[in-house]
This record gives sequence, C-alpha cells and structure tokens, in this order.
Amino acid sequence: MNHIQSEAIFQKAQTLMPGGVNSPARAFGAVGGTPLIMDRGEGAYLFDVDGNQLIDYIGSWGPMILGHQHPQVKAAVHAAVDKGTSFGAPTCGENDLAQLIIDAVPSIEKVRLVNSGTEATMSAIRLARGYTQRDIIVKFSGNYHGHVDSLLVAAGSAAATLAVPDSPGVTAGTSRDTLILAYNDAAGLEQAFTEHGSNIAGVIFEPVVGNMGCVVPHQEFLTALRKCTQDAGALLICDEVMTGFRVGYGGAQTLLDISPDITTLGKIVGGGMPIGAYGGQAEIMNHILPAGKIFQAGTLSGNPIACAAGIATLTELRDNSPYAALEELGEQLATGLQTVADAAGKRCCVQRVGSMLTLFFHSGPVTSWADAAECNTEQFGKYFWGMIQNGVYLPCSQYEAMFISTAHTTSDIQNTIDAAAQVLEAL
Ligand code: KE4
Repeated sequence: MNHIQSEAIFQKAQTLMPGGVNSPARAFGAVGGTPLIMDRGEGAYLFDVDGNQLIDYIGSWGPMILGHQHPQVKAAVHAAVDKGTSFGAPTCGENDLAQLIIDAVPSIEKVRLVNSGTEATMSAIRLARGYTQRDIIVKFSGNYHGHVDSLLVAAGSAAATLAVPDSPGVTAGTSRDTLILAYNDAAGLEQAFTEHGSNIAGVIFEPVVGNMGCVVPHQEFLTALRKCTQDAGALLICDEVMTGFRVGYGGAQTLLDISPDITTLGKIVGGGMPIGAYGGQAEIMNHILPAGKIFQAGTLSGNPIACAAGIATLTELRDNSPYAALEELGEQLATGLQTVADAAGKRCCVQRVGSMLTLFFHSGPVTSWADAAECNTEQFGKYFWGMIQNGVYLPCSQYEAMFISTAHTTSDIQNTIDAAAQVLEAL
C-alpha cells in the first residue's frame, strides 16, 4: 500500500491551508504521518488518491450512517441541484426536514436549521442565556461541542471554579462564564448548583460521549442533570450532534429516557451536507428572532441541497429502521476487538452504544476524562497505522468513536477483526 499521491497533494495543501486541512481533526496530529487524501466513497469503503480501498469507520465523523453514495440520498441531491442551489428564501424542504426532526425527537416542538453543529450549540447557549437571563454555562471535560468561544475553555484551578481560555483568541471574559465539571460526577454537579445555581443559564452535555472516545453516562448522572437544572430553573441542553439518529431514531435522549429543554443536532440530519439544528419546547424556541428577541441568522441556513440530503437520510432511517442490524454489527465488532486485544495481551477495553464504539488502550472502564487521559495514545497511533496498512480506516485519534454504517457487512466486520488481531499481536 503506497501513499505517494497523498503525500504530494498534502504537501501542496500545507502551502494553501493552515496545517493543510480545513478541520484539525483530519490532520493526523494524534497519530503522526501524512493524512490520506480521499478520492471517493462507495458504500462502506473509501478510495484514496493512490487507489487504496479502505473500510471506512469515520463516516465523515458520523453523518454517513447510510454509507457513501446511498442511492436515495444521491437521487434527492441531484433532483434538488437541478432546481438551483440556494435562494435565501423559505423552501418546502425546510418544512419537510423540520417535520421529520420534530416527529422523531419527542422533546422538540420547534426547530431552527443552521449550517453546522457548532452553530447549533452556539445558538443553544445564547438561547439558554437569553431565556433565563443568566450567564453561567456548565460543560463537562472530555465533551466537545464545536469551536464555540465560550466552550473552548479549560477547567479552572479548583473543581467548581469558573473556566480559563483553552485557545488563543478566546478571552478571559468569555471563559469566565463557563464552568467545567467532570462527566459522570453527579455529586460535583450538585455541588456546582449549590454554589452557582441561581446564575446558571444552562448545562450542555453529550448524552453518549463520542469526543473522549465512546463513554456512557451513569443513570445517577443523568438523573442529577435533569433534577439540578429543573430545580434551579436552568436549561438542559442535550448535544446530539453526534448521537442524533445515530444510536436510535429518537437519539440518545429517547434511548436514555431523558427529556432535555434544548437539543442540538448535526451530521446525520444533513446526510453528509453542511447542516446543524437546535430545537426544543415551542415556548423556549419562540424566543428566537423573529418570533422572539434572541438573534440568530445564517445565509445558507436551511439550504435546499442540505435539506434534500437530510430528508432522504431521515426518511430512509424512519421507514427502514436499520438500528437492530446496526446493533448486531456493533456487537460483532466490539466482541471481536475485545477478544483479539485480550488474546494479544493488550490492556484494552471496548465501549459501545449501537453503531458507535471505541477501542481504548486502557484497561477500563473509561467513565470520564480523567480515565480517558490515561490511555496509551502512543500504542493507539501504531495500531491506527497498522490498520491502515490492512485496509481499515479508523478515526485518527484515541479520543473519537468508530462509526458503522448500514453499508458495512458482517464480512467487513470480520475482516476488521482479523486485521486488528494481526496488528495488536505485532504491537
Ligand atoms: P461541527 O461544527 O463540526 O459540525 O459540530 C461540532 C460538534 C458538536 N457537538 C458534538 C457532540 C460533536 O461531536 C461535534 C463535532 N464532532 C467532531 C468529531 N468528534 C467533528 C470533526 C471535526 O471537527 O472535524
């Protein structure tokens, strides 16, 4: 397997774009080496510019639950493009996609479409602050919600102190209103509400974490999230950008039986086209301009091509529910990876919800960022490149989730397990 073309193209890319990429996650910073330049995707496979075929477990970081070039999605996009790409005026497709989302997610009565998950979470935070007229937002370490200034923060010195900037360009003033707590720490959350409750506008969390690897919430934590926010009059923001329509048609909130005040969505709802969405009870959403006074806008929000891809994707998921089949493939892969890691004598654990999973180089369980930070990321890097050499394309960081699509077959899964056995044995 050679990567000659990828290396030449990436070298040029680095003269044109910062780090040669349009999103840092793709730059292979966590695993070293040169990113593969992709030419096309077909079903469960990606083909790079050197003609290498790879079983794809990134799926564009989540959106491609139906695999690449799904016929219904392709047909919908082609039909939409034949009518024009953007009008800056309302279109029927926005109604249709909004209706699909509202019908699928019980806690959403009204929804606003935007262009990315970041726009969705940024807008949801503004809504929570505007609605409650409070300033503090609570987030959890190891949870990522996009590059929103007020969420690019690091924990302050003590547990319940307000955050400090975690990126140049984010001001102390912006960070001062963010509180970072430990995920799955119900007591810490209760303590924070004891100290700051009357100033907390909202709490934003990943209902199943994908951004420190796949981490599952404890029931006690979920109960505390809903009770603390309810009792204090703060809004609970469930960030389902990754889990929405991934772990079930109603999202993780339906699976976990938690009813948030605001839900953010992205990825799958756009079927691979740029999209985000945030929604909740009509009484809250009607505070958004022009129904209410909280400003939010976007030139390409509700773009007809993105809506067409999203409608086709959600319609396929609604009418031919693949979740039982995805659960079986997920179980086959998780069991297989754990078995071969144990056989190779590696300290690994596999954590999974439905078709999103992570092989941690950690004996487990991984329940918070403190656990995740102990992973052997150097071993992960070697594993990553060994799997590429064996035709398997994993997310290029220990702190991401693998995604299985409806295009993956049991033999793709078995080939992946066989490759992992070989790579882990040689580590
Ligand atoms: P985007 O702005 O990238 O569309 O969405 C931000 C976002 C919000 N919330 C959650 C739970 C997310 O996972 C994301 C984005 N996910 C990352 C991958 N873990 C996107 C990959 C990238 O940044 O290139």
